[in-house]
Amino acid sequence: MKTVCLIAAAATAAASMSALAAPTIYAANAGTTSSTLHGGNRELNRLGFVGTSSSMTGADFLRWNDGKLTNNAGTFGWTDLVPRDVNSANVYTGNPDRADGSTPLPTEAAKKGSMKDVFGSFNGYKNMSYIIDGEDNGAYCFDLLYGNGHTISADGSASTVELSILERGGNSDFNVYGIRADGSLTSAMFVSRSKGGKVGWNLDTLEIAGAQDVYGFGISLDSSWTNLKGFRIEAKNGFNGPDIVAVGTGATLPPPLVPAPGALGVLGLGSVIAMRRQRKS
Ligand SMILES: [Ca+2]
Ligand SMILES: [Ca+2]
Ligand SMILES: [Ca+2]
Ligand SMILES: [Ca+2]
Repeated sequence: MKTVCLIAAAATAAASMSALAAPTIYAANAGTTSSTLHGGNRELNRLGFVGTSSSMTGADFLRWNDGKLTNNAGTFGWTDLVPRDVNSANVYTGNPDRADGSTPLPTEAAKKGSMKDVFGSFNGYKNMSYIIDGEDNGAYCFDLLYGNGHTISADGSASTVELSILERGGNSDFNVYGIRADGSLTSAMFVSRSKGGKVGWNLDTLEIAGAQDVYGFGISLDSSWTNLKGFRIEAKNGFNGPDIVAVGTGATLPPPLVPAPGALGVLGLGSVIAMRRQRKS
């Protein structure tokens, strides 16, 4: 089954009929969370939770190498330029946005931005000032993938957090799916806005007028979440437009089973060059 971000009524109805997974959801703990502002760009140092000593680091939010977003305007790949709502326009159900005081996105002038801009590396960290903004009654979804053949599985302990999500406002719900290596999806996990906790900073972006607290959710997955190459976040009508700041995964990723053909090619070429250099010297 191909991984396509479906937001059609038929697809969501099928998902809601299947049994929901039973994960453990921890609220973020502002007292054990820290971050550093670089100008208007925020780097997370540590994300802690209430009720578990499990935590996440900034590096846990930099694991994504691929992904795509589907909103009311279409589907956009990892580096595709998604049109943005800027300054109170509410056209797109889910789109890149940024904090008022942060560094503009590379395609700011064209009012566009990519999934890579929001979830990829910014000066070596995930910029917590970059988000996907949702609309109150709009549906959208996005996939984040490890790439490079990496997968993750639940670790069998309910006290360790495998997945964490930051949402601006703590006033929205969202669904999470695991995307298995074969492209199939796990059952939907409904994450209620009531399960989150404040992380200790707020966010005022171009699309809204006024700061809102950022909330964090730490999720320990159950055993039905195995062999996952990534995750899908879904906003449905009635979820009040989740504004997703960041998605992190804390478990150690195993190395890919088989190196990609491209990587082998580069390796081979490097060896040839090294041999030639040795011969010359
Ligand atoms: Ca929008
Ligand atoms: Ca766990
Ligand atoms: Ca929100
Ligand atoms: Ca603003």
